Amino acid sequence: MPAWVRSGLLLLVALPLVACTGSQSALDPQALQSEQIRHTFIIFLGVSGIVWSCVIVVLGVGLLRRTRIGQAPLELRLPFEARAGRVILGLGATTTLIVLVLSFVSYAGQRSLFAKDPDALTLKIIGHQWWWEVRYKADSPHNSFTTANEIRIPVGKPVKVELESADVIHSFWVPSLTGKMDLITGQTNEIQFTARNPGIYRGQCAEFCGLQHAHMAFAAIALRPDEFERWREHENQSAVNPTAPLAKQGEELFRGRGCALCHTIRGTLAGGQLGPDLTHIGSRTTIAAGTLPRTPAALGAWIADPQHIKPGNLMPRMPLQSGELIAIIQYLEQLK
Ligand code: HEC
Ligand SMILES: [Cu+2]
Repeated sequence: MPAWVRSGLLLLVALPLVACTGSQSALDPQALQSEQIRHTFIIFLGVSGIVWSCVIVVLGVGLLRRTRIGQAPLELRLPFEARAGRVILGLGATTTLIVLVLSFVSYAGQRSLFAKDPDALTLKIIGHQWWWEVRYKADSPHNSFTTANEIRIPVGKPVKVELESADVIHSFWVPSLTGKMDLITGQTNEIQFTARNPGIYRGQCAEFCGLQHAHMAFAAIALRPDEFERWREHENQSAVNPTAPLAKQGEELFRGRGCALCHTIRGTLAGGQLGPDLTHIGSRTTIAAGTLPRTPAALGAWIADPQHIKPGNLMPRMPLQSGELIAIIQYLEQLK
């Protein structure tokens, strides 16, 4: 392959970088913290790029001007040696300076990245294999509630997330909003961020945590403050009572078929703690930690055989007749 074809191909390979925007991109920041991270990244990239280019240019010049064969190799050229010594000393000093400046840039970036605001809205997120338990905390207990696999946050207000794990180490990462932070058993880590623009951003577990690690995602939905308050008000309420006969039957099946042993639906007898809280599952965007969209069809596929969709996950396959399955889907869908 001619060299120009090869370099053309290389350029083509780099083209997708242009598309680094979207709901999960550290290069398309939507919060003050991710903006800071990108800023630091660009400075590091720029400085390292310049240094690398200089090294390559000097290497090229050296190759072109190398000593001809035939010249005595050990012949000492004193003025040249002295000049080379000075150049090396100068480059050593420049390198030290660059490293110091970059360290300072990184330190300054971390200071604003890890700055704490005492008035932040506080969430607690507990990592489970392979889903996220989300608890909203407030001053009064009846403003605190639990949900799963989706966080909603107000735009422009600092949000503090306390991170814990119920089993192995996980890592909280919403590239559009902020950097990574580990969830560790027996220790609470904190991360804080302030979303700038409304939108739905994708979060992903960033620490290998077992078989279904790749299917451990969540949605971070940034809302206008008034919309957020309305959502919080609603989310805080218990589940609605089903009115349609099919949904009523679904509720009975949910209790009778063991679902209630693992799942909580606030305001009903279902109080299981092993799986995600389903009180308002009908108003969430995805199920099974971002694996499927929350549609009746996907809910049916999941409940009929969760082990097919996420092999190894901790929800067993339960034998259900198709009519029973439809009733349960109906019940869960109306849990808005
Ligand atoms: C042994 C405990 C257990 C039982 C019994 C169980 N589940 Fe689950 N369920 C889980 C776990 C654990 C998850 C999370 C799986 C994951 O995403 O890795 C889950 C996830 C779900 C989800 C998706 C929740 C979300 O937040 O995305 C739904 C819906 C659900 N279960 C419905 C049911 C129904 C309906 C039944 C009864 C037919 C049932 N489950 C029985 C443990 C259980
Ligand atoms: Cu993981």
